[in-house]
Amino acid sequence: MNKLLKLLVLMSIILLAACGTDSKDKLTVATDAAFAPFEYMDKGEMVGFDVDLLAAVMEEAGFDYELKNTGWEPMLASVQGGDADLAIAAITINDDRKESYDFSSPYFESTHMVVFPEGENITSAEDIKGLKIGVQTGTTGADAAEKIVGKNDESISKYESNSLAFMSLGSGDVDVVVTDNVVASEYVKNNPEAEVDMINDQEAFESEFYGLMFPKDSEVRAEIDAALQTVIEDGTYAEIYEEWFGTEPNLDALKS
Ligand code: LYS
Repeated sequence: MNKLLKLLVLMSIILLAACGTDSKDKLTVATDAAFAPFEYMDKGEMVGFDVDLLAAVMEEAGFDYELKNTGWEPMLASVQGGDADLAIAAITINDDRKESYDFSSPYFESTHMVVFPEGENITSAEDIKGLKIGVQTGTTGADAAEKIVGKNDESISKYESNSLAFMSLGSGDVDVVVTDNVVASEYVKNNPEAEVDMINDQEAFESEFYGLMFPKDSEVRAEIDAALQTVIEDGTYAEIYEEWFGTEPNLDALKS
């Protein structure tokens, strides 16, 4: 009897322990890994500022996750449909998107730039009028270009990924690409053989902020957003930032 009792106690302890290990669900995170230096493929591996930031945030929040490179539009669809629990992909927080998605607080300030072949006389955003313009479809870069030349203007070619837009610049299918400033700089710097240049135009291109994107009424958003704040406040964010951008982040800009 004593033995049976001991066995029962032991079994209940094991059972309780198994149930008690507050096992959080493994989350699915979608991205569009063709946007260096935020997320891109390097020797078969997904790397970038966002990839490292996500790892830090998820560790802080205590979530296991799988990062899936779905591409841009499938990423948006999978978040909206709830197939992905969240997305990270240099995604700009704006009012349009807030109607269909929830966001974390901002984690990066961005604006747009025009990238064009060296030697072209492009000095302001207005100069893209009359040129063939490449953008990634469904992005704020596309919106920025349309603000200058008109919505769905035939001079705009929309590409599934930003890399395809850059390729079309290389092949001469488009004259300019409008994209996020840090991605533009990275491309110009890393592809000297492409012989491209870029300009920014503070009057034409507004400042915007990236955030993690969640389905509406996400159950994990608050927890992950709190983890993001911790990572920003405890210096982890600055460490990752310096690793990728070589400078210190302006944390005040994120608070405004
Ligand atoms: N930040 C821009 C946007 O949210 C571009 C993101 C593109 C990511 N591949 O529209």
